[in-house]
Parts: sequence; structure tokens; C-alpha cells
Amino acid sequence: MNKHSFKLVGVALVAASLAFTGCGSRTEATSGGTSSTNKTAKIGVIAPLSGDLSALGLGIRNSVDLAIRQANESNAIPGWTLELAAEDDQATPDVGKNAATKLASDDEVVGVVGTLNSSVAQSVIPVLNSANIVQVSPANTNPTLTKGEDLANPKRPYANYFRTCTTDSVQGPFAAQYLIDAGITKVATIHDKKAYGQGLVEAFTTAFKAGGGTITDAETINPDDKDYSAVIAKVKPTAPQAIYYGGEYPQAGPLSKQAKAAGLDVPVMGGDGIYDPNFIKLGGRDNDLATSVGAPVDSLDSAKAFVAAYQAAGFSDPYAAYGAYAFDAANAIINALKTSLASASDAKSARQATITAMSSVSFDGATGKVAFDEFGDSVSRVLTVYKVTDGEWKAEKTGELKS
Ligand code: ABU
Repeated sequence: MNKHSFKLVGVALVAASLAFTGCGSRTEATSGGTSSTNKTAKIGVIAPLSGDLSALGLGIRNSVDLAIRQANESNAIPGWTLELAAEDDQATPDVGKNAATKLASDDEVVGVVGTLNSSVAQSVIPVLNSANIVQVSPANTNPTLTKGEDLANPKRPYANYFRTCTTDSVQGPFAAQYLIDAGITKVATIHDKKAYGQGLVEAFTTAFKAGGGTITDAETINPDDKDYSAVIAKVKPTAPQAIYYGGEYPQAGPLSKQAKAAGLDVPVMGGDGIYDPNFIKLGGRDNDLATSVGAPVDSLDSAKAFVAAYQAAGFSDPYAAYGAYAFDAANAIINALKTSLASASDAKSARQATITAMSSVSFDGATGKVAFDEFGDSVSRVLTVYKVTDGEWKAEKTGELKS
């Protein structure tokens, strides 16, 4: 049966079910070919689906969609049909907060994958936490989201929040170690003043200095800026061997291009926020560097089935940096739902039980082992350094932070 005819049959069956029961449960063909009356539970997505960062957000949404389709096809939660409820946060905290409020008011929503941006997560997490909705981010790397502002005395702020990516407490030092090992000991830093960019630069700076490096200059930009000549003019006389940038590719690409054009011909290095082909399209040059979470997805045996299924699904956007992490995040929620929905009469009443069940989730995902520590952080601490080589990102080094 093709996708179109399956949808038509599904619509007819849903209509028949609603007419018969007069409520929100629905009848669908199960993977065994028989019919049953199913209840609905929704998994939300909050991510940038439009704007500069949509290349990352669409990969997240599609990968959650794929996990939901697979769960429904395998009847992963008997008696329940899962649905996707995707909201565009436009990479903006206020828009993300409204998206969270909308999802929280939908009684069928039991979990949310997202956000991309740590700054948006700061607005979204409290809303979902108040509604007892579990949230799993594939991409937020700011450490304070799980450990609070005082990282030396960590205290988990929100019990509903988990993530499948590692954090900037690991990513910043991993980049510092890489540069020092490469003989780069003088670096200028620039960040975009957002939670992610500032936190990443702080983590990098502490580790780089501890490793014997010198920060020649520390500057900031505004995310809306397009012309970086003023900041480049301040950095250039300090003669850094590299620029470490905290922020995302829409600013990092042009910054790299403008620095080189101004005669500051040194590598720009950033974190996972710049690891996207758009960084190169926007001006990133050969020898620029990025760290990103985990091992390269296309090199992982564990990710082969995900990559093949994503391609077979025919999505028009790539899974990008966080697709596999979003797929694992959705499957973490689905695993928790297998426990929490088993005896639930409706989705809303299973929200708290889903949060509780998430702490015990452990499975082999596309990105490797998926499980969470006492803060809700991923147990994985693997990162990869990528270098722009012949106009493409190429993996340089994968590993864990040396202690
Ligand atoms: N982790 C990189 C981009 C997302 C964030 O703000 O954390």
C-alpha cells in the first residue's frame, strides 16, 4: 500500500471510529493487519523550522517524525497511536515559550523533543516542567540547563529535562586540548552573548588557560550584526593563531570570511553550532574547525539503520548535525511511554509517570548508548573535531576528553 492510499484508509478508519465512539480514540490498521481502537499520545517538537537555523531544526523534526512512524508501524505501544506535534520556535526564546504553552495545553501531548538553542530552552523548560511534560533535547549543550548556574556545586533545576547530546563542559575543553596539541597557544575569543555562545567560550577559555594557552583578546558581537569589521580590527593587532567563536553558523561563516579578507588569516574554530554545511556556504574557509557532539553519524554502525530509513522516508532536508540525536531523543520518550502509557486511561495522566520512567531508560540508539545520569545529561561524552577541507567538513579526530 502506498503512503497516499494508507492515509486515505487511515482517514476513513478514523472517521468511522469517531462516529462510533464519539471520543478521541481512533481505529487504525495495526502492523499485524488487524484493527484495534487506539488512544492518541503526541510527541511535540520545538525547534527552528524557519529562519537561519532551520537547516538544523528541520533535521530534528524529521528525525522525530521518523521515530514516531517506526513506533506506530511496529505497534511499539499497544493500544496507542503516536502523533507528531511540531512547533516552530524561530530560534527565539519568546516564540519557544509560546510553543511550549501551546503544547502544554494539548492534553494529548506527553513529551517534547527540543529545543535546538540553549537560550530557547531556558524559556521552554519551566513551562513544560509546570505541566509535567518530559523534554529531551538533542542539541542544547549549555551545562547550566541540567546543573544550574553554579557549576561547581551542581543542582538539577528541572526534573523534566534530559538531553542526548554532551555538554559544553566537555566540548569547550575538548577544543582547547585539540588546539594546544596542534601547537596553537594564542587564541582570541568572540561570542554572540547568547547562553550557548557565552557558556562555550567560558568553558573553552578556562581549559585553554589551564593547558598553558593565552587568550589574546576576548570580544563579543550581536547576533543581528552583519559587519564584523570593528571586532576584527580589535582582534587583529593581538596576533592570535586562531579565533575561537561561541555561537552559530549564520554569524560564524561571515565572520570567518570577513576576518580573512581583513588579513586576519587564521582558523576560526567553533562548537556544534557552526558544524553545518551552511557555515561554509556563508564564508567558512579551509582549515576552519568545529567540534560537534558524538562521532560522525555516517561512520557509526549503530546509525546505519537510521540513515537508511531517513533516506528512504524521502525528507527534503538532511538530518544534519542533530538528526540522529533527535531520533534517539524521540525513542527515549517512546521507551518511557512503553511504561507510562501501559495502564494509563489518557495521555495527560501519564505525563508524570513518563518523567519518572525516563530516568531508567537505557537502550542502544543510533548514536550509541542512550541513558541519562542523575542530572538528566547524556552518559556519552564523545566529541569530534571537524576541519573544513576542500570546501567540506571532514572529521579530524573523534574521542572523549582526556582528563
Ligand atoms: N549546541 C549548539 C547549538 C544549540 C545551543 O544553543 O546549545
